[in-house]
Amino acid sequence: MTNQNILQRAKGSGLSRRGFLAAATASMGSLALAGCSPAAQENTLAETGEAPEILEGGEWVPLPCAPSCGGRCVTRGYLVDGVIVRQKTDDFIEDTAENPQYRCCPRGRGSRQLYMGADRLRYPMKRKHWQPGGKDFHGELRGIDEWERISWDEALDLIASELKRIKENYGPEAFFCGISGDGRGGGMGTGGGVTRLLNAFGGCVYVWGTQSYGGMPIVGNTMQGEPWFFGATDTQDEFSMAKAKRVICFGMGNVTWNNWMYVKHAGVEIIVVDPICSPAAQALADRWIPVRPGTDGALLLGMAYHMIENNLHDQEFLDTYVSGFDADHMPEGSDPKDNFKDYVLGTYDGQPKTPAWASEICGVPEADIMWLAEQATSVSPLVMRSTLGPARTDNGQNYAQIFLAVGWMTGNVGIPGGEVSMSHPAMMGSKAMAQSGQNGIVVPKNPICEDPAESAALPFGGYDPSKFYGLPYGHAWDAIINGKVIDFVHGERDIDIRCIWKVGTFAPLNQISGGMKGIEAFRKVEFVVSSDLLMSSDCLYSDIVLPCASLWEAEGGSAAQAIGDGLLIYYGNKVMDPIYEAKDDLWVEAELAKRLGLDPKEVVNVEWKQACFNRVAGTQVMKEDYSDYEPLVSITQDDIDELGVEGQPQDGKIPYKEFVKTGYYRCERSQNDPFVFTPRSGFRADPVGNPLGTPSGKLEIYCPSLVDYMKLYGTEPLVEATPKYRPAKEGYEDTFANWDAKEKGEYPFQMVSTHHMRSMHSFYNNVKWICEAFANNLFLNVLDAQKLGVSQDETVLISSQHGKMLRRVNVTPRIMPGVVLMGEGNHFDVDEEGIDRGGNANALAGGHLIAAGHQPWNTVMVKIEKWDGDPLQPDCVKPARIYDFE
Ligand SMILES: Nc1nc2c(c(=O)[nH]1)N[C@H]1C(S)=C(S)[C@@H](COP(=O)(O)OP(=O)(O)OC[C@H]3O[C@@H](n4cnc5c(=O)[nH]c(N)nc54)[C@H](O)[C@@H]3O)O[C@H]1N2
Ligand SMILES: Nc1nc2c(c(=O)[nH]1)N[C@H]1C(S)=C(S)[C@@H](COP(=O)(O)OP(=O)(O)OC[C@H]3O[C@@H](n4cnc5c(=O)[nH]c(N)nc54)[C@H](O)[C@@H]3O)O[C@H]1N2
Ligand SMILES: [Mo]
Repeated sequence: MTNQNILQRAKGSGLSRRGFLAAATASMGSLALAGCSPAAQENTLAETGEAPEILEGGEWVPLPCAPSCGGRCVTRGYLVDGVIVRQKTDDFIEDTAENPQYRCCPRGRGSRQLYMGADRLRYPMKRKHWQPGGKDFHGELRGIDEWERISWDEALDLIASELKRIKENYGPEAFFCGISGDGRGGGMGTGGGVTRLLNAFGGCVYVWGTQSYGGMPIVGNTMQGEPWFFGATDTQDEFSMAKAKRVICFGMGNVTWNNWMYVKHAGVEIIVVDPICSPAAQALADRWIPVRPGTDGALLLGMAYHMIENNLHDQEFLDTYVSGFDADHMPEGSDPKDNFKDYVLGTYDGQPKTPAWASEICGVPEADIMWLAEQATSVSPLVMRSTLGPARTDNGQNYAQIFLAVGWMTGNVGIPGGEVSMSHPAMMGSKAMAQSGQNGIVVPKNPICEDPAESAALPFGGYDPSKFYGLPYGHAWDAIINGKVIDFVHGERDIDIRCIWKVGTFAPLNQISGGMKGIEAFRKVEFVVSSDLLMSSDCLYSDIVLPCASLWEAEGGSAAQAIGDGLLIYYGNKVMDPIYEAKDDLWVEAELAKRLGLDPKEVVNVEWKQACFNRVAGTQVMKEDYSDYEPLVSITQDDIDELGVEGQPQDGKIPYKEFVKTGYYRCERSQNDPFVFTPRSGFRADPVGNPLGTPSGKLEIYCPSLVDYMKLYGTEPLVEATPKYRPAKEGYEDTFANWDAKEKGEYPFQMVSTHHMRSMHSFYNNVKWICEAFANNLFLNVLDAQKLGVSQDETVLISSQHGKMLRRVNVTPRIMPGVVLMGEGNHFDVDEEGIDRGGNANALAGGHLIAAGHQPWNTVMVKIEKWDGDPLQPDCVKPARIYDFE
């Protein structure tokens, strides 16, 4: 069944009044931005077509759900005549503690409203006042201009001629692409992070640094002597972790915590240190210790002081496995005075890092700091885990150093149940029972800009400082606006970006810090092109917008991916044809290649269907006797002929067709299988025979190579070899005009922006059911609300040095006084006064260049004022951005 009929049918499948109103709106003619009519407040056709009471005439089919949360949970849809009318989740295996069901989250269950929403982009569009040619582009109207429907041919011709013109006049360095690589998953369509076309056309400028990991990667690499990737080799699996007596977790957000339930049910005590008590913390934690953002370093030092004073730390472990804890264990050639213990005691700098000192900074009462130190050392095995949030701060790298140092003081390395790790919150162990195959997509090499490594995360190491890697996150918008970029050893160099390219799975304007500067950068350049499923912020500030087909519209969308814990392999079935004129990005690139005189095969070397087949065919799962991996699927010549792909027949666990029909294959764990994983057990057993990759072969608290490595970036290193607390720029200390007099400054509050129940970054924020269930309000402590005179759901104006925003408030005791929280990801909706009514946390966060290119989202200072203008409507009733042109 094809295109618009699907939406029409979804709409008509239950004629409620709401459905009728929405249908009426949809036929009202071309709305540039639906808004005035109340009926337009319905944004999802799926919602309006209320599902029939009795499900008949269709079948349950597996649906792909592959956003970048890392979860790959089970969603199923009831398919009637080309329309998914209902969704459900994993109910086809028994739910046990060892092998729980992969039940999906509210976002996954809301996918129907996303993929079948009336606000899906339907046609290619051009911004009315934009003219090609680089003169009359009217950048100032980006974000507020009207839209015209154009044909695919027109769109592709315009894009091709602009790309040619810009390259001829300014060279490939004029193209900015906010990411690198082929987007190895996480897409909602077939796009990925697409730079194939621009690379083949002569290259483009990437962005480098980290999105997710804050200041952790280089610290993890150098202090532990092996590549730090998400902490995958630092974390245990849940069976090993269940042997712990206690977990102390720094930062516990709302994300993918289901595998922690096993640990919880095993009776392990969990203490959470976080400015907020998230829903996950509410489910898991036995005690919540509120801490000010960006000050955990001070808290940990206060704990270390109490440990040293009372001899609670594991001196024997430190003597054997660690370099640089005290003067007697410093590497040759270093100044013994630079040891960590003397820094904690204040022997040479005159400032003992006592719990009282720490308390003044971090806001945790002295008694609780001492209590935490005792909790960390009174039992073993113990888990000291930090998730990523606390490192997404200006002083994230200093935090990471101190976290590892104080963690190691407890001695919990390399023993079952013991762990000192910095990692993704959902991370459990590094061993996979299933591995997905390669899709065979080869991204053409970028001739002018070095790939800053997977996921644009340069700091994973192994780069050549003499090469150009593009614009660092946090500094990218400044670089585009000012035409100057800081570049490793070259220092400052000129850059002249004329075109911003967002064709693929990323949302640079919405998601990079310093979003208001992002808008300025978007408005400055001559040409911006975006492809997406809906009118995202990036699209809104573009000149040409292309409608992208979704995962539900592509065979094998994100085929055969092993999920985070390597237990579930899933396959995304195509359930409907692309809506209206939506096309997948690979098609777009191949078409543009032709127009640019390139060989489309060089740009898109394998077709999507072949890529999916490759992936499935190459997927391996563990044999029942755990002796080796074997192919997941058997493939016959008939399968290959029927699919029209190239390949070889093979023997595997289950027939190809069965896998595709079921959509999932899951491996079973048991408590005594060889996948129980305890990191660094070999090192613990024999530190001389199994040394680490550090110069000393040990865990390095005192770590000169960290400083050397940081210097390679050509930016201010901001670290010393000894872990030390450094107050964050825009951190707690900066909220004071006068610290000694405790006199607050203009921006007295600290704001964090976290990943939350409402969205998958910028995705799902448009789904009204989810918006209704999880209003992305500003979380404000009860005491602060009283002082400000605001109550639940009232509107406040939040301002930072970087931007302004209106939000309704959630008044709650579950956030520390003085701290406010916004979920990240909302789309911009900036009014004439420059106030963002959309609630994008990046309107307030200011990007700046930090040593290794991470972004300081959790050290942001704001002021809050009661809003006396019209109150802000809740997001769930806000008009959707619908462009129908009928
Ligand atoms: N304030 C603040 N900002 C943050 C964070 C934070 O904590 N606070 N966290 C950061 C982190 S950790 C991350 S990983 C980043 C994520 O940043 P991004 O990865 O840039 O964010 P997404 O919203 O996932 O971007 C995906 C976009 O691509 C579109 N899309 C999806 N699939 C396709 C496709 O196949 N083709 C096309 N053309 N488009 C597609 C989606 O509609 C969406 O607009 O955000 C960062 N930003
Ligand atoms: N639902 C959902 N799930 C997701 C995502 C999503 O967008 N939505 N995104 C995925 C991605 S790409 C990533 S990178 C991960 C990120 O996963 P997390 O790292 O867990 O991300 P956050 O939720 O931003 O932060 C975790 C916690 O850190 C706390 N925190 C912030 N600053 C500080 C601090 O200074 N000190 C301490 N102690 N705590 C602090 C926050 O309050 C929050 O509770 O999530 C993944 N999962
Ligand atoms: Mo992330």
